[in-house]
Amino acid sequence: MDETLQHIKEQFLTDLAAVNTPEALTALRDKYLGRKAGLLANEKKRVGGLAPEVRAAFGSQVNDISAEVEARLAELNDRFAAAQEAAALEREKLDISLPGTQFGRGHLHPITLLRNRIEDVFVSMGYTVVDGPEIETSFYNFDALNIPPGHPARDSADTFYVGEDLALRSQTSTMQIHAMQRLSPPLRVIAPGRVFRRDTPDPTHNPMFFQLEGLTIDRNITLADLKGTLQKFVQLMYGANIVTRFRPSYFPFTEPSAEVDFRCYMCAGIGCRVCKGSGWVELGGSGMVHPRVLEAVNIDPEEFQGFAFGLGIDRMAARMYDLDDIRLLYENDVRFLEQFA
Ligand code: FA5
Repeated sequence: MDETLQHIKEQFLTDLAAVNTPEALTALRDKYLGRKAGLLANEKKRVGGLAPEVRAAFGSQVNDISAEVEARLAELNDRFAAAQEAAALEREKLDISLPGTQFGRGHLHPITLLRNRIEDVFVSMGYTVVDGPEIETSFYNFDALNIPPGHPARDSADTFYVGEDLALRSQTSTMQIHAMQRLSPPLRVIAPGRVFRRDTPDPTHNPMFFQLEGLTIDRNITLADLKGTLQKFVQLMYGANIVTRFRPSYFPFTEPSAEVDFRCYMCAGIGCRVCKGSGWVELGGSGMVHPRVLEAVNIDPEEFQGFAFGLGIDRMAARMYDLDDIRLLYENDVRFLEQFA
């Protein structure tokens, strides 16, 4: 064999043994087979200039070596490809016997659970659920509810003002006005929702809490209808033997007005932790809709009468779930909330 070719072949085998990356393999291919400067390409270019008697033999030797170089490069290329595929398979290997990631399922907040139950009870009594704004003008917050200028409830020490004539509603009674404006009597609505007061937080007070407003407007409505409705409500919520009691009270938008209690469902009036020994549990305020409130929304008080009530949902929740502090409901402590899943 031609000495130069022999040398190129040996050099190739040495170089090949040192190749350990696909990039080095490409460089090696260029070095020996590259069209312009490849060592074997250069030898091929020499063939034409050789004496006729050696030309054929030299040409066939260059071709043989080129074919062998080609074959060895292809073989190494295959080995690299196989190694790459094996590495990829190893990397992407999936152990289907491993346990999956557990995602906790969400659930309703205790206030929402109670609110849904309350809504079901009132809907079963023919009431419609209505909703309205949490930011109100003085008309809805005070004027239409017969709360005169100068009344302590208007004081910014009690109410969160957010503008000249705008405040966060401090009671869902604002919804009485919206309901009577939207619907004409006779009507029966409840409006559960968020309310805001500048109250100092303690176990039974939070600056943001939930109330349930109820309003019935019809002909010949009396205090007995109010009593009967709330009596039925507590029985459907807490049991057939529960009775209610009314204590005289004052609200500017009802006359007469009463605070409503119901006999403790836990101890049947004997006195226990839930009713703090009194035998009664406070439900909220109520009364017969004041004629001036009806007039504010153009309802004739001679033709229609009504009753309204406003109950504290948080305190009902505290009783129902035996919580000693309503603020637990708003701390978003998952350990507490998970108990209602
Ligand atoms: C009212 O808010 C009247 N609007 C109720 C009413 C409606 C009377 C319709 C007549 C006709 P009062 O301020 O008492 O009334 O609040 C009603 C209930 O809300 C209370 O019984 C109590 O359960 C709850 N409550 C009051 N303040 C807070 C507070 N800061 N945190 C949690 N609950 C509260």
